[in-house]
Amino acid sequence: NAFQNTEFGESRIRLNMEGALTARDRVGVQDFVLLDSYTSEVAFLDNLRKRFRENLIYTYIGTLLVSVNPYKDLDIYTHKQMELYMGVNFFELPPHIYALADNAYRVMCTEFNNHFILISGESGAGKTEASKKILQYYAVTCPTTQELQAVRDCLLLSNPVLEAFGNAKTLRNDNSSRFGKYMDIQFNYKGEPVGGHIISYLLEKSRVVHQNHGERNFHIFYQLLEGGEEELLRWLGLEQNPQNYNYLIQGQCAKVSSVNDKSDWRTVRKAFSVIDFEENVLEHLFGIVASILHLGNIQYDEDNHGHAIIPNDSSLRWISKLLGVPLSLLQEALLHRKIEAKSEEVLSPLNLDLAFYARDALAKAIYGRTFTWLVNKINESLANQDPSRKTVIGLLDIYGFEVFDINSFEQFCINYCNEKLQQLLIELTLKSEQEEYEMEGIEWEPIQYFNNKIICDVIEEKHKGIISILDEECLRRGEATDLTFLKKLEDKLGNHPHILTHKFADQKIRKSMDLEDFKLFHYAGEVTYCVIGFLDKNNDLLYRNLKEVMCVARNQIIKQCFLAAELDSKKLPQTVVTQFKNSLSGLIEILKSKEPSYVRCIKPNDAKQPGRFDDVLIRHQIKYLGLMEHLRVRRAGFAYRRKYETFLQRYKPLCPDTWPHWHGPVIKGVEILVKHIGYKPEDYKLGRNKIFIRYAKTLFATEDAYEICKHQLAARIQARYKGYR
Ligand code: AOV
Ligand code: MG
Repeated sequence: NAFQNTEFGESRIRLNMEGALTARDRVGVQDFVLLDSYTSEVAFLDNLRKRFRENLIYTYIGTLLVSVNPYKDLDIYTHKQMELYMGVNFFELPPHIYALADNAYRVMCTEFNNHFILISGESGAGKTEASKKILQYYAVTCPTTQELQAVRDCLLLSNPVLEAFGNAKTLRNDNSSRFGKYMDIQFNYKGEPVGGHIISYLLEKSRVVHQNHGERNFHIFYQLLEGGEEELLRWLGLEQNPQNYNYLIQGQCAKVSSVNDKSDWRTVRKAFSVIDFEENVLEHLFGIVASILHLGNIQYDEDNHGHAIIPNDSSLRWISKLLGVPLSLLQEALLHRKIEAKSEEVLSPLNLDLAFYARDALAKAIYGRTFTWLVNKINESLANQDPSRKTVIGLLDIYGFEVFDINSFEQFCINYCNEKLQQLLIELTLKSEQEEYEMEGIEWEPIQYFNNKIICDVIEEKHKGIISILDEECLRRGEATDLTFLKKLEDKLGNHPHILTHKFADQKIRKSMDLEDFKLFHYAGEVTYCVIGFLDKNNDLLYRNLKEVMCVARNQIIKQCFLAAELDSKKLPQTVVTQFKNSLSGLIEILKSKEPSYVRCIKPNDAKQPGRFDDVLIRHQIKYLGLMEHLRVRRAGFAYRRKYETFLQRYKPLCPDTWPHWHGPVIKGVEILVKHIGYKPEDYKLGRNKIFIRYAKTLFATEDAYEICKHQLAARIQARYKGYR
């Protein structure tokens, strides 16, 4: 490290001798590829810090965008800025999320292919903000028509609605996404946004009934109480003060200084009206939100037989009214469990614990299904009828990697998801990139990187992985517990290099672990998971009689969420984690079929504060995000590559020997072509099937020359045509 320091120090001295303090010294380089000591992590960090100090939060590694969360509003997202970046070559302006968005859009328009923008980084790093900036950029800069205005508004306004229902304050982020979101923006051949589609991934439902200290429930609850008109609240049977609701106060922080629930409520209401939610639908929706608060306030007592009873039915009455279910049925279902015995149904009374369990399960089920309904409903508004061919840009914004003092099933799922995306990124960048050089016979010194496939495997491998073991235990209803799951995990995977259980931990580490814990060494760091609740959360059981009551509800949304067909189904429902696993592998397939762009977000400090650049924290992220390796591959490699056919076909007008027809082998044609344009030998390499171009600027220059040539050609043809007339 000392060596790296001097190396970097020398380069600074050299720069200073060349002139006064250069701009480069002050603001660093805008592309890490240009760093003198590009293999030094110190230099990397230094460059990032310099830029951060100057409010330059974006830096490239080739075409990948690194973004550091400024934790303050910067004046770089104005319409003027957007116009600046429209149709401009990637490297002509300072790095910006708009440049990345614009580049994906332009390539989509010229090559008629599908794209996606993968935004990754840990919780609070700025993924959701980045995805919103991209969407806004398209909404403002893409051509549109009067009729398409509505689509554009829907695309934009789906955000506040989904955030209200799917985001919450956590210890890591005051507006943390608690669901994963993939959104396709569809464009017609004119490049106009004509529609969209959203897929949501595993909402953290448990938050509805429980929040850890310092965290909140989903925003919508507080927004409704804080912003809802008096009349509405009266109709819903709600009082303004969140302290009155059990489901809102477990984290003991109903108020958050950085969040304005009242004005957010107004934004959400307005959004609803634009996305075409009718007032009576909204009544039903808010009725559901209120019902959940009422559910949380149901208290139980015990009768002489140890059976749960509800001493005060005022909350029940409100739920019955708002969901449109008979009071007696609801009460019965909340206090009993229906058991089928010898083709006979028996109602068995619940004890206190089970009654609370049933109540919370109902609240979670209602909220979770309503969220899915909401996404579907928004998708109806985003759907377009135009049957002509479309291309898409997909935006992926998921929950980032997170570690708390106590980590449960939810963190396990979230971190697993991040593990999968890291794997995809590795496959698409480091792995396939290097394999391609080999395949094409380009001389190449392989660059080592940590491949997290081993962690993905230990989580998801069939019959062997953690998920399989968990599902297996979930099948052994009645016999298995969270602890038998842990025991099995220890027996089967205890000596895996990325897992640590009690038995295999040394004295010191063992002291820091509880008996219910296991550790997983994720690519982004070590996480200790507490297994308590794993089985329940994975089973996600809702008693049958509660389902039955929901099936007869008059509330239109509940009606659509609970279909009678579900009751008849004899099939065992998939566990939560298996559903998640399958939906993730579906997502990976969707992404793999598209052209990628990457934004890697970095969180500068843990205090959510502007101006603080925490070296240790950031260094850790640089490391696990694999940015150094990415830089090395980029430096040594080639930014652009094109199949010979494609390259020749497009640029052949630039050289008299290849235009209009080239009859020899394509590789020879390309060689003649690039020599004629003036490529230097170090600028490119010729592989088996493709030409590799080192710098983006070379290709951009070629593209510019092509544009000019195209116009000249057109003018010449036009002139000739005029002559004939
Ligand atoms: P995340 O999406 O990556 O976390 P967010 O995008 O919600 O993180 O960012 C967290 C907070 O950081 C935001 O609420 C803003 O206050 C601030 N922030 C982020 N990016 C910017 C920016 N470009 N300019 C100004 N402020 C910004 V999570 O959803 O928790 O993984 O699950
Ligand atoms: Mg987010």
